[in-house]
Amino acid sequence: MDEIRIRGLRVFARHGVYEEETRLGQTFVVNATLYLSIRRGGLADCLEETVSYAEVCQFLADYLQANTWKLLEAAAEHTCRALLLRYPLLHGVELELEKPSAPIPLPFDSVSVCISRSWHRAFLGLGSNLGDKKAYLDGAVEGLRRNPDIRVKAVSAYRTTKPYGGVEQEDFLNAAAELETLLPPRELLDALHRLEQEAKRERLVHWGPRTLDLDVLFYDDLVQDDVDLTIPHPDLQNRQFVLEPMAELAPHFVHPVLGKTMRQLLDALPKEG
Ligand code: PH2
Ligand code: MG
Ligand code: MG
Repeated sequence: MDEIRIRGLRVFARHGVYEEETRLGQTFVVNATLYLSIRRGGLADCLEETVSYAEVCQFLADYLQANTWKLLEAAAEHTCRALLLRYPLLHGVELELEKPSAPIPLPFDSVSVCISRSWHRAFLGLGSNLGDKKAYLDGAVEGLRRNPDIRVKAVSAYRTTKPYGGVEQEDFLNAAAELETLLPPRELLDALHRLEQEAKRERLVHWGPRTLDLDVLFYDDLVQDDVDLTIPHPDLQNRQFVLEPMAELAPHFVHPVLGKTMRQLLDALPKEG
């Protein structure tokens, strides 16, 4: 990915754990690397097709001056997020925040924190088999759209599917969604659980159990096997109700473990008899 680099931007601001730091303020030095594709702006020689480094510098200065955090870590975290939300062309940011005059009673050059944050591409499976199934899926998509750390890029068609897994129950309505998110996998899962809880609250009143199931299918090309979060979803290659909407959204997306595209995995499923 291309980069725009800002080095040694000086901003007078009031972040710090000690009272005198927030009262008197001090100079912070910002180093930022912006990750984005520069090619369109470069070929067209057009500022609107890229991100203005002058504007980003002003944004950084304004944002760091308009807020006060105790920790450099907090200042860096919030500033990265604010940049990524403000400039849609940005894919990622590396931000180093230095405090050359930090209150350390020893000779030193500088102290800093440096973090990298970016948008991640994730795919979700959505399912409902109770009550107004379409309304639950619509509500889930709406809930995802309301989350500022999530951009819903695409939602597949909703499909009525036979229950998979041997449990006698109502037909499902299933779909898949493609997201970009600033949330790490664990926090994305927490956000999905909150949406499931919201649906469940209504369900307890009206419908009985299981109204909404939201699963992380893929997260970039991450492969992880934690006790309660396995990515890719461990059984998706056997599930037509996942592979059909995935093949609709991203037929050429390659499963990072199996090395096959969604289309290939779908075609390899035994035909329903
Ligand atoms: N989800 C399950 C179990 N079985 N079958 C279909 N057709 N659709 C689902 O979403 C589904 C299922 C557990 O999450
Ligand atoms: Mg599930
Ligand atoms: Mg689930």
